[in-house]
Amino acid sequence: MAMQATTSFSKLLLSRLLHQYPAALDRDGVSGKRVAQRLAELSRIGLTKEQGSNRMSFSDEERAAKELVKVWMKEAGLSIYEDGAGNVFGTFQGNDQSQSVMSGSHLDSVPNGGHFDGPLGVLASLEVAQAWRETGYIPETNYEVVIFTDEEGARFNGGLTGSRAMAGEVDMSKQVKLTDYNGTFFEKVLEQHGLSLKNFSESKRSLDKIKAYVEVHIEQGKQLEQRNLSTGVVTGIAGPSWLTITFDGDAGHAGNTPMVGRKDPLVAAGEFVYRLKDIPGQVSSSGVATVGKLEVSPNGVNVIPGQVKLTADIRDIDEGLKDQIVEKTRALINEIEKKHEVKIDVQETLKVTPVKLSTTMQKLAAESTAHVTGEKAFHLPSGAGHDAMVMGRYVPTAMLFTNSKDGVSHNPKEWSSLEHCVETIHVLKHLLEKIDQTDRSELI
Ligand code: HGY
Ligand code: MN
Ligand code: MN
Repeated sequence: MAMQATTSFSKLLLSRLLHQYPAALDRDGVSGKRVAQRLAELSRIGLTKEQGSNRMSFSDEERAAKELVKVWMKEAGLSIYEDGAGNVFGTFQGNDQSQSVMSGSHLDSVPNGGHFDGPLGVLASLEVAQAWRETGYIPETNYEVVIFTDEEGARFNGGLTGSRAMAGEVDMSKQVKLTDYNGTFFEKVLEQHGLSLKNFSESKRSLDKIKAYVEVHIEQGKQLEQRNLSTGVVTGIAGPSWLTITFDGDAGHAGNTPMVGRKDPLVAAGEFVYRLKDIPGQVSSSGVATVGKLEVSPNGVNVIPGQVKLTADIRDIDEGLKDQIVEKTRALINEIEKKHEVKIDVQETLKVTPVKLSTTMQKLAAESTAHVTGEKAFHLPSGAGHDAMVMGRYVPTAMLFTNSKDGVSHNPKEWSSLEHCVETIHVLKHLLEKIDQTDRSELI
């Protein structure tokens, strides 16, 4: 996008963020203006014509965003390390360097996403480091600000790639077979991003030296807005199952092929999409199912399609209920395959177990929220997946949500006020300082 357009957009975003921002929130080294400037700066990288964000994983845009945040990490006096998966760690040296407290999120986006999903979490964690630097606070243990790579999974229909690689959860035999939307294999994409398959496969690190992990993220829902709260404490994170479903039929001439006897995969897929929406409600009140991508080939106006490939994103905060929704989805596919006389192949490209977050960490997060906001903390589940769900399987983990306007996300209209963002940053800072002064054994 032209430089001039990105400049004017980011100036507009900055002035909108600063509008009516209560300067009283600038205290203890935290600067709302700096957070706003950095959100605006990042918004320029991968800006779309609809003024959204397009930073695919392992793309030049994600790389540029990481390099920009590295500059800010240096300004905060952090030592910087990038692992083989492209995760970036900025470390604030503490008194005891044998262990770390970690906080961060991601900078990659969905296609034409918003400007807060991911960046807010990274900038919040960095702002705490900068505030400590400015106020002379030295943490007991090291403090690591992390940028996880490929959280969204938009490129390979996977997701949580960086955090899963760090945890040693990536099945390399499957990973190497993945191709992106250009048909480029994973290894080639890594190389284009300045990484290598060898280093990626060696990016596992022992997590027992990580005392705790805390992630700030926009809520991407309406519950905080409905209660006029800036910050919420996350209880658990729904685990997505992603299916790639391929319908194969008989391509043909649109004009000369009678309706009777057609094996049209798009008609079959259309019935699947329409009926899928009713399945979650048959199983659970917290279940969801979404078809977000659909490709028709050969995609000609006068051609009966030969193939349709679509994705289904199925979630629930309960593993058993999610599995039931997947099972019912597979049964629907079998029924449609017979009815439309097409061939349907189903591949599960992602299956993440829902995670319930530590009640001890939730209690600490609730205390910090109440201390900063003066309100009783509100606890809520996350329907969206996050790197915290990987970390929560290995280390004491907490997640703080920031109020999302109208609950909109994965959309250029995504918005959180600077006031809400900075109030959550104060909660994060208070929580990290409390964790810093708590023995790891008391966090479990
Ligand atoms: O898809 C999700 O739940 C998240 O935005 N990665
Ligand atoms: Mn997202
Ligand atoms: Mn996110």
